Amino acid sequence: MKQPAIGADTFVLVLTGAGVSAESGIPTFRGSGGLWNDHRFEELASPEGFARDPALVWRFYSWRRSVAAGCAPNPGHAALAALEQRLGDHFLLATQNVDGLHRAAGNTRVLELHGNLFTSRCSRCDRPPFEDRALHEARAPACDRCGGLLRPHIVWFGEALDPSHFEAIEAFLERARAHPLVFLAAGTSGVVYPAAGLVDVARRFGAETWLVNADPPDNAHRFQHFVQGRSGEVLPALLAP
Ligand code: BJW
Ligand code: ZN
Repeated sequence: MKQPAIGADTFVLVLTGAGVSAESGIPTFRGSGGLWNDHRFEELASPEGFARDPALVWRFYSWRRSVAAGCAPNPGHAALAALEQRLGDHFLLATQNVDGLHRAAGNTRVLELHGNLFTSRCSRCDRPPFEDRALHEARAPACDRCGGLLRPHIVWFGEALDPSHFEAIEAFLERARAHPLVFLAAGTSGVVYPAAGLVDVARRFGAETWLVNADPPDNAHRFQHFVQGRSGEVLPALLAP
């Protein structure tokens, strides 16, 4: 298999999406078996949906918590953890996944762009987000500091991503100047912004761009190299030293 040239001097920025966790048993959002085929994302993953029916949103995220709690990283996650081991601070992983499987596999330089499934925060007060693995299936839980409704620490449609994540990506790309740079996206349909725009940012910084996906997504033409296949099979071969 053709591989990106990754030497000790190379910087690698990785973007992952739901496809990378599919082989671990976590449903994707779009495509066959995707969550948004049977669930209306306007009701479940938007601030308006939460305001309308917080208990319904919590039932959905409680189910997602129970699924993810029973899942383990797959060889695709392991290949990315091994790459970080090799590259150290020349490696950065931006993930759209909220399942925590990259950290479970051993990655530490991880930006969870869309939040974390096992973290909650108050929708009213400024209590910091906290770990919460509980299932809230009957009703939406209340904050024990202010009595407001707790919500999943997830970035819903129409909500801003944490600006510090983009600052960290920019700083990484700045450090990569005058070094070989590879941008690798895996398991993402490339339709949700701003994550889908990262390939263009990386190209502006001179990155060689690679995409690994089970199906050719609409934005495949924005990458210089496309490898079609399951990330649990392709990533170990693509990233083998
Ligand atoms: C495999 C595989 C295997 C399968 N191996 N591959 C027009 C209208 C309305 C809104 C917008 C608009 N244009 C832009 C917007 C903004 C919107 C957006 O992008 N919408 C588009 C849908 C059009 N974006 C936002 O709202 C974002 N916020 C924002 O822009 O803020 C602006 C702002 C600034 C200042 C103030 C206020 C606001 C936020 C986006 C948040 C996304 N959230 C979600 C749900 C919550 C997370 C959760 O509950 O888990 O995040 S949506 C959902 O999509 C989830 C994912 O992270 C995200 C991306 O999906 P992903 O990862 O690509 O998965 P899939 O399922 O789409 O694709 C999987 C792929 O894998 C497929 O291609 C398969 O083939 C493949 N695959 N198995 C390899 N084994
Ligand atoms: Zn509170």
